[in-house]
Amino acid sequence: MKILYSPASPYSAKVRMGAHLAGLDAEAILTDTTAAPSELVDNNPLGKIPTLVTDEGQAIFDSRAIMQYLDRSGAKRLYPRNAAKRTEAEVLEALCDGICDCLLAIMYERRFRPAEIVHQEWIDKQWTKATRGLDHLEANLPRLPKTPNGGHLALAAMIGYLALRFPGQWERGRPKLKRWSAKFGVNFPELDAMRPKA
Ligand SMILES: N[C@@H](CCC(=O)N[C@@H](CS)C(=O)NCC(=O)O)C(=O)O
Repeated sequence: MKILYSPASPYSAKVRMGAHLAGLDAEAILTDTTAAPSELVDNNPLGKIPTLVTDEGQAIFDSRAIMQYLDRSGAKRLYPRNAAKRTEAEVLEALCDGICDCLLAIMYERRFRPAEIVHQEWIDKQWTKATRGLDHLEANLPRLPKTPNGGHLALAAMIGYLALRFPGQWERGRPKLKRWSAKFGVNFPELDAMRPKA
């Protein structure tokens, strides 16, 4: 299988870590969404990464559908079997992906809009949502287990994206999140290598 990805993308980082944990061999194909190459848009009309293409040629997106596919396809499961614990993992993933949605919206507003029409109020609104999410996580941080689940991978990817794009802007008052991320790096170096980078 192939995963169309970009190194900075937090959702791509999550699914690449997921494939690795599930024991699946996935070829990572560096993809520039701005150039909209046919390999991307022919497989995903939304032109977004990550997009997974199976050996049979089936395209799977978005990242949460990919995670569920990996969970069903690999030697190792990515989500707990227990229904309540599974819901907890899926909600953690939804929160972390949702924070990434806000952070990306801020990045895109700054990167793609002409400077004179950048809407600062809207950026502030997205940042408020993201920081409210981070505060919630700081107060309700899950323990880092021996084997992370899909929720933990989303959390690791999201903090990786913050560290890459918003350094110095999220750490104050959130020592637990910082420690969790550092411990993830030490405990899982192979996964850490897939976290967002420039
Ligand atoms: N909900 C999607 C979000 C994917 C997404 O927004 N990816 C970004 C890169 S991190 C992208 O492809 N942006 C290009 C675009 O929106 O055209 C998922 O979970 O996969």
